[in-house]
Amino acid sequence: MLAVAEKIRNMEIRGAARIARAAAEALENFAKNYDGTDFIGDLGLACRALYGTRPTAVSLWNAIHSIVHDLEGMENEEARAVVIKRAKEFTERSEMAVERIGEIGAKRIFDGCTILTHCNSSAALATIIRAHKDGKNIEVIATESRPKRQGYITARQLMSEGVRTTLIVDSAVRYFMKEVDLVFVGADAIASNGVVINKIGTSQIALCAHEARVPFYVCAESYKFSPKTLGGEYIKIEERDVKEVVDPADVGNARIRNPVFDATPPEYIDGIITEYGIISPYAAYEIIIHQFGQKIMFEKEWWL
Ligand code: RUB
Repeated sequence: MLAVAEKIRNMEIRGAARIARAAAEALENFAKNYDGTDFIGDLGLACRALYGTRPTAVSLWNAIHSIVHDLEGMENEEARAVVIKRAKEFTERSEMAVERIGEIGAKRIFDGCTILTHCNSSAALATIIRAHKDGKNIEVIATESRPKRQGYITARQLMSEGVRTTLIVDSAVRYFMKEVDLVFVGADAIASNGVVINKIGTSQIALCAHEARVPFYVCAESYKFSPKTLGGEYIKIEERDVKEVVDPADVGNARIRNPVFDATPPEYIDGIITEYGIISPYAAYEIIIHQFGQKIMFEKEWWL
């Protein structure tokens, strides 16, 4: 459990969907291998260890919540069986959601178009790869995505699927926007008012796309929507070690900041592609209510 938590923290496992599935798998294994006497108590510690790793990824909260909610009053054995079953269901649901998003999103991608993507989103890539497999002749411009350069992963994945890909530095987005027909990005979290939180730089890309009248789509499974924002909570933006950006000594020990996500307002988003279909960002509220109902706002997690 702690090993998985550490891999999520140090980004060996990264990307909101993979983080959520890794947490689900870790909880499944924890329940399968548990040989102590206080399963629920120890499960709570395990959930906290996982949850504390990446503060912005709502997918992590949603995965944990969907697996460990309402366990109170259960005996150890019953609770273990429930956790194993729900964890498997979460993983299956997550994989199916990405596939479905691919199917739906690919319909928005037309033959001959150039798509710009940022960072490395499995949901955004599922749509692009699906369109390519459907026989559409497409090209991708992938941003480098400083500081961790997840754009390299994107470029490698697309090239291995045979999608023509050009890698650019993040600051070249506006320069290239005139060549772009569509923007497809992923999401780490979506608030109830339709604000999308994704890799730092996403909001600048949305602004450029808006200025150039280029449609901007977010590909996001329903577990990227944050139920807690309904009750007034903000999504926390993770700030990571500044050494990911540069060695402070190289810049005369100037102050360095490293926020790794930013917020794109709904007015710059043409649609959010979910497994339920393409929705307006302003429909985020309905997606949350559909999944959780309103009482989620006031619920206190037993494991937090
Ligand atoms: C990854 C990132 C991705 C989203 C969506 O950030 O911002 O766009 O997580 O990815 P990091 P997916 O590399 O810091 O985790 O669609 O795969 O869930």
